[in-house]
Amino acid sequence: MNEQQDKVIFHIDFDYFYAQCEELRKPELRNIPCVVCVYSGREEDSGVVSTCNYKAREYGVKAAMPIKLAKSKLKEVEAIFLPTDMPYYHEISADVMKIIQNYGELFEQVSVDECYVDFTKITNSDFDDAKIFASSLQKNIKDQSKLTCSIGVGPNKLISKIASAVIKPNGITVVSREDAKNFISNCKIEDIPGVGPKTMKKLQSLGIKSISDISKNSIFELRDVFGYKTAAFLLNASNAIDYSHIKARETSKQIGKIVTLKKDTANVEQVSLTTVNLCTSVYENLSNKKQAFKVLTIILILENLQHLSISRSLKLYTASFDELQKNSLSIIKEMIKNNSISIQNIRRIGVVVSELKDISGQNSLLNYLEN
Ligand code: TTP
Ligand code: CA
Repeated sequence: MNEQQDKVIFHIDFDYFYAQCEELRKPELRNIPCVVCVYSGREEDSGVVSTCNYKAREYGVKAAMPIKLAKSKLKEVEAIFLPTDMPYYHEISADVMKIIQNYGELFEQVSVDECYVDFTKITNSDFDDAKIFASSLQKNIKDQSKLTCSIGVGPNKLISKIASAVIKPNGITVVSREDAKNFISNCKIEDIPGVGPKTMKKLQSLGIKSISDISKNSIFELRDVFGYKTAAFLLNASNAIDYSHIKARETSKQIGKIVTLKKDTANVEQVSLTTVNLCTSVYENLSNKKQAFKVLTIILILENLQHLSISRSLKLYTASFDELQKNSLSIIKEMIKNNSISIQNIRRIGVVVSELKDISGQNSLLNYLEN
């Protein structure tokens, strides 16, 4: 099996995001249609719907619809129309993405409410484990943020992205490596991200009506119409193949490391030793970047894939190894005690520091590090 074939990629998409953010601060909106609008300001009610909750969708309201039309669809019922509040949605987005990033795996945020994560290691490259893990992840996100999301799991970004839209809201759709070809063959061509009206028109001109039809063409036939790059993309997509990588952002706002314990030797000493090693690695990274941190998160993933994480905000920024180690060990002790965890059940441990601050301008860095 090569590296590509081993992957387990998650696409996480928050449900009716802007409207769900509105419900978060006004829970009474949950029971009525709630429509978030971009008002053009030209005249009252001119503009379009940005998104709406699922109650409003029951009446046929959807994104990009004129506000006037949405109002007419909801004229018989009590409904609320709100203007967008982008700074607020971005604040919530940063918080929920941090929860996902705290798992310490390769992460790429692709929009305000969507991200990809490579969970190959945590799931051991197994799609049955991935299903269990997806439930625990979804629950953890809900517990911490009070927001629901839908998760698609697949062997690559393309399949996971399409899968996340299959069951919504609060859905989980897992498409294993073996099922991927069959899954994509049953999707519509428009479901492939990036395929718009222009591409559809060209495909129709070739007599191509389905994803299976695409896969029957040779790269040469498609290349003449689309150019090599798009032809290769379409042909690969029609065979459930996608070579695109998860692109972690350069400006990472946290430093962390997560490792798997050797199951047969899990004991208190090993857990402590692994934690100290993780702290050493995080500390090295932190001091290389000349940064201090304020928030420490410990992640424990148990044998049954249950995920536990605790974040502790320190009183002051610190770049001290002793502080990092002392706090990490005490958090782990607390987690084991509070959740009655048996040491043998711990499968992975992670140490993540965030709320980083540059200290490269400090003249006496060494002093700072030791304080
Ligand atoms: P989406 O993820 O496409 O939609 P959604 O989160 O509202 O609903 P769901 O995923 O449950 O189907 O878009 C994310 C946010 O982007 C959405 O909350 C509002 C904004 N958006 C617009 O402003 N205009 C649009 O036309 C679309 C599609 C989204
Ligand atoms: Ca969404």
